Amino acid sequence: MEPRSLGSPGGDSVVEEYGVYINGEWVDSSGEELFDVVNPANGQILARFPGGTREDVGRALEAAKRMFPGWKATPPARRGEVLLRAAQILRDDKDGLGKLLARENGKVISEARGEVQEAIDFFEYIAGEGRRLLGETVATELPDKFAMTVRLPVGIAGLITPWNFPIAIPSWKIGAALVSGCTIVFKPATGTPILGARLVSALAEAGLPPGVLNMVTGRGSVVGDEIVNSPLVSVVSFTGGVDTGKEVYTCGARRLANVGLELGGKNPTILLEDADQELAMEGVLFAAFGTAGQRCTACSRLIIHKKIYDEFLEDLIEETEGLKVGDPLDPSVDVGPVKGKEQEEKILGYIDIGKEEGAKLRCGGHKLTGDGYDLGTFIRPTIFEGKPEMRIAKEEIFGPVLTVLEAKNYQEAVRIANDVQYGLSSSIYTRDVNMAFRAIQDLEAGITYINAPTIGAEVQLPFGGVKDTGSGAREAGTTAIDEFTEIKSVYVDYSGRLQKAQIEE
Ligand code: UN1
Repeated sequence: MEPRSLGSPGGDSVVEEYGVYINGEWVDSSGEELFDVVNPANGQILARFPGGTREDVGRALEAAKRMFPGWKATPPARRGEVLLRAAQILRDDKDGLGKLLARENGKVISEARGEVQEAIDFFEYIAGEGRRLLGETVATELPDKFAMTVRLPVGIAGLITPWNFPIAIPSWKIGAALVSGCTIVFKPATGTPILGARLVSALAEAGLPPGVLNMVTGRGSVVGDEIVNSPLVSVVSFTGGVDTGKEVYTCGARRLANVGLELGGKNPTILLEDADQELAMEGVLFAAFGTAGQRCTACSRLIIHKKIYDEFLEDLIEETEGLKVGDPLDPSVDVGPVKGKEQEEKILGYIDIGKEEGAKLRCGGHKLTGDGYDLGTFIRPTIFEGKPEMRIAKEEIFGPVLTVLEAKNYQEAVRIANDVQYGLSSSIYTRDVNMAFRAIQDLEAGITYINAPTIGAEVQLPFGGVKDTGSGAREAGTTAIDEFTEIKSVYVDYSGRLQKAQIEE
């Protein structure tokens, strides 16, 4: 069943109805449930996807199991070529995909195109692993013996991805798993499965054998649960919230599966007194309010040295008030909607918490209503002046809400920056090279930017964090394949006699 067109129940788009993708075909789910994918800018229904069943996951896993030996035996360079062809297919449709992404997720068109580019970049990057998959040769303690390591695919990978990066994050996981030789059951977020489906189709068109990659949409409590608990799944890679992440980890632990977790962030930007304030202004606005703050790398805490606190904050408020919020397809818009009612409620809830705990609301702090806003979920970019111990300074809000904190010196700024459960991204603006290098050592985070915003990680560097931000191997970069390959140590004894290591005779 190819995705069927259901005509247009309103607006300019055709609603497509999808099935689940198993064995290289879109087929009907065994269940009845369907859910709508809704454009957060105007409430328009874009597509319908099945709420998949345990049986659907079972069929997907059977396909992945059947295809594993053949895909494992396919030379890695050939596996990489499929990714290169898929990258080209995505590139040819970058405009269309960017627009679709902006409609599905709500991020502004420039960021949506950027995200499609990130998927292309990652496929191109990781395809090269097909010509590396490096092992080591190691010295041995005995004569006429050779020692080395080789990488082998872990097995079936269960990939669960979030709605905030509906094509880039799937591309990191799928690309790395495929080149490593794993077969896949993929569950995209229910809010944004269209781009996931397009990625799957691009790979099929690029020649990926049917059954190597299967996609089942649906509830985490059904589809996610079945993937995470299935004994057939050797590695689970999950990006999402910290609470679900802990459950995924616990389920994986029960059966000793490999689990990779990429969870939340509460990313600080520190401005020292010598910061280039103009540069920092642009960086903070982009990091705090880009993607409406819905990146796990978003800057949600701005820690300013007391000497420049007032001056920078006043300018920041003025700039923030000037940001244009609206239709993500309008290139003059800076900030799009948040992703749906649930997100909106959660973010507005945190704004109430901020007020209740005594933070000073300096701008925004409310939902936008009126023409162009009523059918969507828009929140005005919000700035609080807060204290480090407040919940809005500690918990991940995942929305356009920035908490500003004052620090008397570098030491205090770092102490505040580190005093949260998360550690994904971090940034410091200073012209003092010594302070910059000190911060690289001191900031507890998987990523530190010097004189640049907390967002915008490049695919050729490892991506991930410390503390409650995650566990397992870093995604992307040279570490991407660690999650999906097992290292085997190999000893070749060509002495023709029994040689005993570690035994003294
Ligand atoms: C995320 O928000 O989960 O560095 C990923 C960035 C993007 C990826 C963000 N390249 O902001």
